[in-house]
Amino acid sequence: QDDQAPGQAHANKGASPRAELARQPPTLQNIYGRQPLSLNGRWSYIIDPYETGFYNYRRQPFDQSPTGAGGFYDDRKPKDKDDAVEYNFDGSPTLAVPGDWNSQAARLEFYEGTLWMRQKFNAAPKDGKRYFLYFGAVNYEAHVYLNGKKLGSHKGGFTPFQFEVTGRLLKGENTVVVKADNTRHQDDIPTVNTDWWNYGGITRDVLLAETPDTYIEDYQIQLAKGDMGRIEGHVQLAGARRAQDVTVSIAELGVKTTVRTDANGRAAVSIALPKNKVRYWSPEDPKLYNVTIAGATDTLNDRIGLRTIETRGHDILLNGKSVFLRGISLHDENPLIPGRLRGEGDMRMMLQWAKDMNCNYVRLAHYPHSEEMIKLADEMGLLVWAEVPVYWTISWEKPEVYANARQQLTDLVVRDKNRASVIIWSIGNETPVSPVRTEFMGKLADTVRSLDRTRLVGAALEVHRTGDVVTVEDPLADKIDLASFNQYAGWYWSNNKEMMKFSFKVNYNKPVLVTEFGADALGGYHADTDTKWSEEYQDQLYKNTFKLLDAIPGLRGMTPWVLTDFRSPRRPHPYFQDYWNRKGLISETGKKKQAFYTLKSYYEQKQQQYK
Ligand code: GCB
Repeated sequence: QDDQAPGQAHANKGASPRAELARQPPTLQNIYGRQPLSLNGRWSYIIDPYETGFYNYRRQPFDQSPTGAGGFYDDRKPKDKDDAVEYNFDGSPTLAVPGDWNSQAARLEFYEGTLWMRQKFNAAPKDGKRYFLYFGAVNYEAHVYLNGKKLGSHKGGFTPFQFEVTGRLLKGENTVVVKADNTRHQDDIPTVNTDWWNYGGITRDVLLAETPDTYIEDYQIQLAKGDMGRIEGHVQLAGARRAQDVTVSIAELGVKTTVRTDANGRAAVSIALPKNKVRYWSPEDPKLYNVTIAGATDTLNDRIGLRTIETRGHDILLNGKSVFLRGISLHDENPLIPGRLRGEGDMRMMLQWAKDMNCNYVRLAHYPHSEEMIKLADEMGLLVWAEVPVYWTISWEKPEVYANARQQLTDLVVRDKNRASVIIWSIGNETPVSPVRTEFMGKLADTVRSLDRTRLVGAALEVHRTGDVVTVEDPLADKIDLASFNQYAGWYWSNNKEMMKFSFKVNYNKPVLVTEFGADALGGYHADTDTKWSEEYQDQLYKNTFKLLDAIPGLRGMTPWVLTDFRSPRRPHPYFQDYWNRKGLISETGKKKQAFYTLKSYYEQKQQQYK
């Protein structure tokens, strides 16, 4: 087995398949800015529940054998009529990439295990250029092979990874084979137990990027914390000529600065902004500026919004002004053609539904959504809560599990740190209070702050009930910027008739965000407001909840659960659920339930209040 730390991309260096696995350089910042070659499209696949293509009959991995050959990644064809090969990608069915496998073939709907996927593409590698094979996300464990040679592996279903393939690309036809395995394990992030579909496969873009020999690996260009007059950040080069002059400019604002990167390729960037000229990014005016980063060997462009985000007492200040976060939670899933969001059209549909409800904010639950989704939020003017799948009962005591969580969080922050829409990094959801858990999550909070000082840190905490009094008592609250919690009054506890007896006590001088509440309703099922599963019940629960929450002094926002119905293996009721969680405000046919309009008009009032 690969001797690897979880959550990181590791590459096979050198010719021998047994060669040491080395840590890959960080993924390219803004790979879409490099006009990469897309390897999306139809990929051939082989279902391999026994992992016959990976292990020999003694259960030893083929790719660790002396020749490294023997696995399905060889993409072998019979040499002659007296040769037998027991697999054949050419005759196998195909799946669309990006796309989860469960929603593309009936026999894969509940499948958890290994699938082999193959794509062929043409390349014309040039001397003096470098090449990176990039995966937006593969759920959960991926082993990647190029032209029969192993590039490496990666664990973690929602974050990008890449392998440098300079010198390994052939002129003309190339073959990439991926072993994707979505088997759940207690010691992974997330664990075996979640309330969403374990969609397997290559769920996001596969790209081949070309860079110069020395290239811009990373940069951060954002307003300094709480300072609307100054950009603060850095640039990071990788390659042989790491010490260079790099110019960062925003032509529209007439600003420009040139910095010299040090021997490690790094330079701090600080740019004073002209007074009264900047249009600050906000949901009402999601202005993005063209930013150019130009060194001697490489140039990149990005579209970046400028805004500040802070808290003061109970207030959340966006560009210095108190805001109420009119939010909704959502999964990375299209309810209409069930499955992971497949591209910009799906993503726009989801975010437009949120806007139709008067939202200025979305909680992208419970794991990193795609880079394109965040860019769309930047463009459409929606604030974002971004999260990692540290969900429910993680194996808190194991160092390798912590390393995995930390890596996924790091990859998220590194990827999205230039997006104005992202204002909160969430380190997890409904994690049960205990000393090991609080230490684990406290370290995650410190990790975020070491990577990005400019945004807020949140977590969806749990509440305690003593009689009718609901409190938030969690030592982790001291480590984060918000009093943020989920609560299910009227659904998991009590009912519409009795829920008004509850009162909330939040003893933190921080903005209160209710990260979840909700009720299941089967779209089109009508009854009275006391009948669970009906649209009327859900609607009444929302009305009751607004009264309860408006009584909390520091309330500054909410993200009810959830924008649309979504699939979950935990939800087998044959009539009301049929493997769907029905807490959506929009059904799986796209029909808005009554509570959609109730939330919309509540948000209209909030919008007036915070004008
Ligand atoms: C929660 C979880 C969310 C579930 C939801 C539910 O507290 O955070 O992932 O889907 O409740 O519907 O039970």
